[in-house]
Amino acid sequence: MEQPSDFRSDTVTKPTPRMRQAMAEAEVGDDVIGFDPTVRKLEALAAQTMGKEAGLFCPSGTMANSIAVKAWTHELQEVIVEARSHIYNLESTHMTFISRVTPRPVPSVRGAMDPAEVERAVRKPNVHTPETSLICVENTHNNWGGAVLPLENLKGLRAVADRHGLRLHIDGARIYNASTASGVPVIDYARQADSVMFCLSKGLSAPIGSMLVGPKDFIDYGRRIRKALGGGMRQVGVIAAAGLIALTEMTGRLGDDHRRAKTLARGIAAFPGVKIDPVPVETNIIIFGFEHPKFSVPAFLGELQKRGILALPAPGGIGIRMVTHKDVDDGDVDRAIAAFKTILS
Ligand code: TLP
Repeated sequence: MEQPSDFRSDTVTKPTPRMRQAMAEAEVGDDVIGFDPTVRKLEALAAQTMGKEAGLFCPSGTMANSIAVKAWTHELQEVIVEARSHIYNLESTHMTFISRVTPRPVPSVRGAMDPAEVERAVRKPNVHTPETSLICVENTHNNWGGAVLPLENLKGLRAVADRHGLRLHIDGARIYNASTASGVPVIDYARQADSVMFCLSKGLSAPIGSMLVGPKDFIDYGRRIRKALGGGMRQVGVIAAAGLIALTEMTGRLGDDHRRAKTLARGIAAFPGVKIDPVPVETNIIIFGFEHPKFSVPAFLGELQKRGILALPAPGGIGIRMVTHKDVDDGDVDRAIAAFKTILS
């Protein structure tokens, strides 16, 4: 049977042949009781790339974000988050479960919270209220259809953080997509933040892994938290080897994914039931509303699947999400548009 065209996520990307080769040949050690040379190399490269003192290799973006929140906060504190953010909506509420802090959602325009509104949300502790200690932003913003956070917005939020002695963490799961689309080097985004998480396992196509970077003492403490969460990994250089390839060889191709997402958005925009403005599509994620007299969202996704097109409902019941990545090409995009046409017209 023909392989489906898989637009569910960029997390579905398979490791490249170069990654598999590097994994087979990786020099390894016990990364918990001693160190693993390949992991050390990856952590040092990640830190250097983002202009931070140190890096920590984590099994997932969720764990890296959890560690960041835990390390920057303590009980009776509060974290300002964007209302549609992944860290608030899609990470099984680790803020309350692990860090025992409350998230304070602030609305935004395409992921960019107004610094003045964030400033109004900052709370000083008193007998009634928690104390704000951290601001989290997401770049690119998944649930805002891969929107890029403008650098100026980030600078505004940094200024608020500085005025109130807060930390700023970037969930940069797709920060290389942001940088590719905006032309802003990742280090310039990272300069505005105390810590950055970024994923190797999404558009960069590594099989597993996310990096947390920040000051050395934060990362040292984060390493202990990672162990406490069960994230101490042994000969994990086998996986870090793929991460090194992700970081050094896979960032340059992301523009192809962005171009294809735009083509897809333009190609489906006119079909009945599809509600999308292709103009703001900047990176590799498109989210569109879907309302059709004949098909519910699940029914339509089922029709697509019958024609070899895989997509997912967008989180929060706001429609459908499709993501482009290394393992879908122009032919897959054409096939998807043709399937929409067959089903909807
Ligand atoms: N996102 C996944 C799903 O969880 C929705 C996806 O398919 O997009 N931050 C952002 C912005 C993310 O999009 C994700 C994963 C994470 C963090 C968590 O990374 P992992 O899946 O490695 O825990």
